Amino acid sequence: MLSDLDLLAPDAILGLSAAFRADPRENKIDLGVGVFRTPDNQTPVMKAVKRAQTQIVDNESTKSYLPPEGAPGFGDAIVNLLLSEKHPAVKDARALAVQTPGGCGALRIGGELLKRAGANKVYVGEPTWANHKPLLSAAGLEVIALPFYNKENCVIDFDDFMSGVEKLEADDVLLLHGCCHNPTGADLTREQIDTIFDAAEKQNFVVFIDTAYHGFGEGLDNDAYMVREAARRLPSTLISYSCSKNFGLYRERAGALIAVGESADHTKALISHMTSLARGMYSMPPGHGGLIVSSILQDIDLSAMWRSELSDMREAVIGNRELLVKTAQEMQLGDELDFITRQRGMFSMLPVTKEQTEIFRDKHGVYMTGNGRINMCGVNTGNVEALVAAYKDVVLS
Ligand code: PLP
Ligand code: TYF
Repeated sequence: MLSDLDLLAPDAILGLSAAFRADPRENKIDLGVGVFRTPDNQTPVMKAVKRAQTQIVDNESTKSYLPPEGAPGFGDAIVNLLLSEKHPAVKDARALAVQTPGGCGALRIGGELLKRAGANKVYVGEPTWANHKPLLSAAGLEVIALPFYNKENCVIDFDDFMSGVEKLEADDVLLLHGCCHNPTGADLTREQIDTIFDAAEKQNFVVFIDTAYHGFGEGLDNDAYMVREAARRLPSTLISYSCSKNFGLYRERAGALIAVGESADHTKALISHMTSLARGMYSMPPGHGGLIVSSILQDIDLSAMWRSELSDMREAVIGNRELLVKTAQEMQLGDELDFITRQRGMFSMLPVTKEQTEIFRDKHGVYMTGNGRINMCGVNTGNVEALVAAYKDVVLS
């Protein structure tokens, strides 16, 4: 039986990192996997994380199991950070979180919960993060794409998207990106978010919001507009949260699934289903990352240090966007890449074909995903001219 299983291709995004490492060219440029990097290509451990983890390791007295909800204080800290203590859903104890193995764990448990509640179809804007489909279809949901982004014009096609959304029914699910859309960097405006929630109220579908880049767009409060509005307006909603990027905790697998229910008791019921679903998969989440996040968020000084470091990361990525657009203008590309400064977060998507991404890689050593997604962290003063020259050669000549 096991001998019937053939070798599969590696994860398309993670496979790109391996191909980049194996490339001997010195001037190669890594715009692949979504990890923050400094101009010298490092992904450092944040100082607040270092401090918190030193304290944790020094004071640790046991490695006994965590409770199924995760590290003590973690869920409340994440809910307060994302929704804020004064949010009505928080005040009414209608918003609670369980710790999950990364945002991926939250997406999978969320998918399972929706399936258990009777959902069959989850609608996603096209394109979306490559892992949404495997994570949600593994939970038994049918994943259906709606038109979302116009790749030629590099803008959201909101009318097209809404024509799809307007067909959703009660028991359907709409997956939205909370901020810093992956792969396009094109975020919905507040008015557009309001229009989608008008439809959700009217048609009664469930909104599931994936938030993996909180703080990378415009800051912690502005980036939370969608989730705060969903929790304020909709009777119930689910939010998956990742601490991989904003705490730089990637390999520790720290994330959360937040339930906002119709009442405090309803939310408790949702949480009980989440922990029961986790029991069917991994029982309880790993400890280290969640303990780090909860100790940072519960300590005023560490919290301030973390916020300032996150703000530096955000500014660095915005700076890289400006650098790329300015260099393109200086190298006679006109307004070809101007859309990049109108977008948010780690990614933008170049208006290129899969074949062109292969020419970028083979001829110029520029690595991006097959849909033209570029990680803006990989752009720096040392490589930006080569990158623009490659763009001119591959796309415009
Ligand atoms: N959702 C999106 C859109 C992502 O880009 C990611 C990747 O970082 C995740 C969820 C899940 O992240 P992780 O499981 O690494 O916390
Ligand atoms: O989109 C990205 O690059 C990040 C990192 O299986 C990632 O979200 C990529 C692939 C994967 C898990 C995380």
